[in-house]
Amino acid sequence: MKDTVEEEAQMNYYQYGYPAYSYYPYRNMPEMAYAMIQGGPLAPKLNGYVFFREVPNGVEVFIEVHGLPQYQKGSGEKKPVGPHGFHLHEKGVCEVGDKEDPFQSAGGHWNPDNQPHGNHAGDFPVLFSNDGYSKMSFFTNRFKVEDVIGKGVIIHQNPDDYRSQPSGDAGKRLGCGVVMKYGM
Ligand SMILES: [Cu+2]
Repeated sequence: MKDTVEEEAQMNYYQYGYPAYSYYPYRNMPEMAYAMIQGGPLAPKLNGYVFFREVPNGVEVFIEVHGLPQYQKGSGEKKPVGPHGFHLHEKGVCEVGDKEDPFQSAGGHWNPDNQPHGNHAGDFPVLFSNDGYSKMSFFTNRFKVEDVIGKGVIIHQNPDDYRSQPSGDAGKRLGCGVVMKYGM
């Protein structure tokens, strides 16, 4: 029997070797978070991921998804399908809910510093589809990785105009993901 919890921990340390998180390749890993993107009823094949990685003076966001719908041009009142509005939303809750208007569970745009839409911390560049595939990375200094853990990522049906309030007229929500901490 050991006297203290600390001694006990020390024993385990020597017995089982280095804990995984102090193992050399992981020791200097930048802070990271990720979200798995899953399509809803309007884009059932949509899937992929988003990574958030701490870099000097900000965060690099990297996204890769498959299964976006074909581009459709707009006319009159009909909005084009694609390029796709892409944002962080307030709530990391991806419940389909209404099949005609899915993922309302993710709430409105994440807007920690009370800016107009177009300048929300979570207003991202639109996603271009290449026959359903999209890959993009960009830099932002509007948040730290830890700030976005637990938020929702939403990919929309229509382009973001970066102007209409409160959400850029980006239309229905094709896919949703919850931002989670990556690694230890
Ligand atoms: Cu959005």
